[in-house]
Amino acid sequence: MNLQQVLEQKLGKTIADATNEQVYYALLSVVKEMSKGKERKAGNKKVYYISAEFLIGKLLSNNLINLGIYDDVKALLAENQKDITEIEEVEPEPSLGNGGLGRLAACFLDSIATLGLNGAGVGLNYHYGLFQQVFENRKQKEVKNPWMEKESWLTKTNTSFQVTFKDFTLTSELYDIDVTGYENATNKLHLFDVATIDESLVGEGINFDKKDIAKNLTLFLYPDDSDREGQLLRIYQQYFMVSNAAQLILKEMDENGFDVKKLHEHVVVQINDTHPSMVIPELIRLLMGRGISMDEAVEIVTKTCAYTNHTILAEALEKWPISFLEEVVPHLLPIIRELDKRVKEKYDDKRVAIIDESDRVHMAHMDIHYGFSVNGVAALHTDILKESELKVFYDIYPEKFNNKTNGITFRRWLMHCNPKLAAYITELIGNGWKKDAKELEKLLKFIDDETVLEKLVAIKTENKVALKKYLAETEQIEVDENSIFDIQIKRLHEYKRQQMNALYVIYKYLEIKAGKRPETPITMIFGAKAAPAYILAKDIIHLILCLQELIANDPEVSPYLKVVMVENYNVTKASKLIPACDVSEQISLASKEASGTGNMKFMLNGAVTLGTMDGANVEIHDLVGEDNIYIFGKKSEEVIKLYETGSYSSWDIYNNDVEIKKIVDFIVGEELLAIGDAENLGRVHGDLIHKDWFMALLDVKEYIATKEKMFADYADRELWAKKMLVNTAKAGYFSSDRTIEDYNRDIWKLN
Ligand code: 26V
Repeated sequence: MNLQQVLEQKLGKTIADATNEQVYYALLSVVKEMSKGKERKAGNKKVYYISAEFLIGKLLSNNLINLGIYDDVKALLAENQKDITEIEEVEPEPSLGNGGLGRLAACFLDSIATLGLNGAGVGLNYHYGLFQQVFENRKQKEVKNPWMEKESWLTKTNTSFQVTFKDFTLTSELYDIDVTGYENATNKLHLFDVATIDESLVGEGINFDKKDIAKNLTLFLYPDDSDREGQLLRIYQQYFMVSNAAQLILKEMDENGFDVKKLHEHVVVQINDTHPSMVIPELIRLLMGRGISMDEAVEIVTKTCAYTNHTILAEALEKWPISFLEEVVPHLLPIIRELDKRVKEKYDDKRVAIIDESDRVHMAHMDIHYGFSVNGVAALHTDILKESELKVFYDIYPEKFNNKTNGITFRRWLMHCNPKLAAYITELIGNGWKKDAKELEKLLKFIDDETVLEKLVAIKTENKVALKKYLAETEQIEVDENSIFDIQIKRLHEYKRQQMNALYVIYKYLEIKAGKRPETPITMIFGAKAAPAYILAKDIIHLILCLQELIANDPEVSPYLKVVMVENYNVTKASKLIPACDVSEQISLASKEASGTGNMKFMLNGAVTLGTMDGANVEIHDLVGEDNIYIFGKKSEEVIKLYETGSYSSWDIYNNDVEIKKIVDFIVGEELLAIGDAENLGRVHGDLIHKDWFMALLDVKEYIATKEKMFADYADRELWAKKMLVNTAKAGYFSSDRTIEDYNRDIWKLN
């Protein structure tokens, strides 16, 4: 049967007669059947990538591409008056992650499968994932995001385990999602759920009874953990995830007839940040349950587990009070205490203890002592770990530390999201880049070819028109495709400094009001969710939405400057925004952004970076060279020194610079107060002048000046097109296929 016949058999009608919904569900089941036939055979060694987040995004088109049938399906649908992008709209986006860490895990699964490696993702099947963001009265409101439907990418398996907590035992259910490799075998993403989950527990917004664990454990991704109950629930989630993972690992060892004493020869566990860290004591416990001594179990597990650090922000490094662990998983504590005792016997240094003097368990410390590998996610980040954040550990275990610069899958972040550019690249340099991303460098030979440069600009403009249409339909916002599209999309956090970008907007608004109009109009696009309990982050969203309104209603300014904050920024929106971007905002305070991966996606799609020397921006800078990136701001060493000496004072900067003072005070000036809420705006203002922990005022002047230079340079379209070309050509290094090859060569050693 050909695809047409299969679809028509599933649909019970012709494709042309079916609705978009019917076609979507028919394709879903065809793809599921196809990938089922491509499962890889068990190998001798397997990586289990355990992660609390897998931000997989919509899967239909991604799977069609990887199965090699995207073009055929698209053509078949078109013959039947169906548009594949409209079919895509039917699919709900699972929101099983917060941001970069979760999206990275999804890109890694794609690359592991594409490279034909034996690996699986293990996580939780959150029914509502991360909240959906809606704007009401220029403020973020959270509502639940139901994404599981009767027919979905999830397939229920027969696998089930018992997970015992202090006072009760839960039964798990395992759902699998197929991970199709690009022209290769299919792997699995294993998502564990609780048999007794009860969706009716969810009330208004994202509120639910946090105490009823048997019914709530997998309802939401990291619900608000600003209170004790939320933190306990998070520990329940983490233990449920890793106990299931550990039981699955041992079950598969048994099924393959492997000796559990040789676990490390057959299994490598990649611990994605500290959320899965309890897998270490859990594996030790289970091995001891099989009659292996503590000493031997510790040795086996240490040779099996590897830890990835994704942040140096102190508040993000998990330290659970012993009393919380006692309440949830008392049976792990004898093991954790013993692990800590061994560390204390060996090293007389409080800084490396697992249990500190305030009786808190430092999860990262456990990972470093009882894992064989510790990696950072960009060169600078790993250097900072080695030289400052984790220096005491690096001194003990230099051989464990290694860098694995992040990457992104080019299947989703070029082939799918930017088909026009992908097709043109193929026309210029052939198909090789799809399997070997370094081949993109072949584009460099067209650097002086006017036809190519013009075509790149034309494709960018087409993508901007497509985004314009999308924003008009989904957000009822009009943008001008002839303006510069300047985009900052990422989680809202003070260290990422959306507030500094907002200060630029104010600067520009005042300039235009004073009669200084930009040569090319500017569209400033933001997209960001704030954690529900993160007050200042929500205040910054309010500020941006107020600026959006102020400018939209000012006919003197609006032809030259536009602010757009897209609602509910997610993977789907990212894939529409990134291909249309001219200026990629990567403006974190140097030393704070571990890597960033949006920066890589923008670069690949021909945007030029405006950024600090932070995270992977440093590597982008080194690859593209000075002329093809706009760098500003204090370097990480200077910033680290400022923290050490405590000598930064935003108050002094504010008082000594009339220009900065004017811009900052605009936040609480009459124009914005007429639109927004004095309490929220006042908090942003007060924080900037009295605290400014992430030093926006330190870099703001250089930021404004660099951005002005960049916008002026944009007017030379040919010169700008060269920058676009170099950025795409040099992006090959950031393919997650390269990252995964690095992990495999240095850490996993799968054969
Ligand atoms: C977690 C938390 C938790 C509570 C308080 C505030 C806070 C702030 C940041 C985080 C980050 C958790 C880890 C994370 O998502 N890291 C991101 O990982 C990406 C993939 O490696 C990387 O590109 C980003 O730079 C890094 O921020």
